[in-house]
Amino acid sequence: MIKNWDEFLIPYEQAVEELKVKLKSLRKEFRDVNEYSPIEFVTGRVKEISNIIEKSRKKKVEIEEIEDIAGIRIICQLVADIPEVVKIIRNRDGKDLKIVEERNYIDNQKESGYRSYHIIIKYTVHTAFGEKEVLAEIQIRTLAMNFWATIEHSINYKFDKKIPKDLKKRLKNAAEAANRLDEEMSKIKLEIVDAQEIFMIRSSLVAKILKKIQFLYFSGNMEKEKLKKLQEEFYIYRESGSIEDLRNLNRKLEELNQKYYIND
Ligand code: 0O2
Ligand code: 0O2
Repeated sequence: MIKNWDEFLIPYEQAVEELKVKLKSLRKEFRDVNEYSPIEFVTGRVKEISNIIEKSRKKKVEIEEIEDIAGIRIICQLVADIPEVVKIIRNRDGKDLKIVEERNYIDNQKESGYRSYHIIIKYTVHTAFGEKEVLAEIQIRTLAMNFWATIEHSINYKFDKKIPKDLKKRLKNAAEAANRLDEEMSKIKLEIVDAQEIFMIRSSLVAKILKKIQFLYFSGNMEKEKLKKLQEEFYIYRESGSIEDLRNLNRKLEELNQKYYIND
């Protein structure tokens, strides 16, 4: 029986605060070096006392055995970010935290439609009253998974966890819609990355071609008419040519540069 809840919860509050700071700073580190962060945002909370007591009673476990008194939530943009975040946490196993268990509710979606990746950890805090190791639950999920879980959780709360059958079905359908949203967003993101790569390749080829044309001009060894034709060819490809057209033109100019003894 817990006599002083305020005192009991101190290490859990500290664990949540410390973990939040550590995980939020990871996001900042990615941003500072202009890298994409697999972490969109981090939230955390200490479970309500009434919910702790209820869970302990329901699961017939001691209060200290409850895994999510300290809860951290890591929200990612895309499903593919989740394994990246899991990797980051696994790399810290045995350092500032200990992994107790991993639960993959993404590959093994719950009956309700719930999806998330859970990692149960042991975390040591140093309080004014000494060192204490507490359990904490890290939930990793996408924005879409979070959207669904947040609303489903509040509906569950409203119905005291006894959701009517038809509503359950609709929530399951909504979970499938959230899955599809995740899939579509992943595809869009991949297409954007591809488009960006193609843009970079094109820009680099255009720069190389321009440099070679310039060299040929300055060498003064090539007939003006021939050079003008090459330049016109370049303008057309730059506007509407494929990457292959630009590559071929670059190769042709490379040969011409060698012929006129000029290297770039
Ligand atoms: P930012 O980047 O400035 O928004 P604290 O009050 O310090 O104990 P904290 O972390 O501020 O705790 O509050 P909480 O409730 O744990 O987490 C809220 C954080 O999650 C805030 O970030 C919110 O901006 C962010 N957040 C919540 N919902 C969303 C969302 O839908 N999209 C995005 N992008 N962020 C969300 P911070 O820490 O204030 O930082
Ligand atoms: P809170 O603070 O209200 O979120 P159990 O209670 O048996 O389902 P268990 O075995 O302790 O849970 O662990 P589990 O299922 O791995 O993780 C429990 C937590 O995951 C829940 O905490 C929720 O936050 C979340 N969760 C699990 N299933 C669902 C679900 O169907 N819908 C939603 N919205 N969230 C879910 P609590 O205890 O509900 O606490």
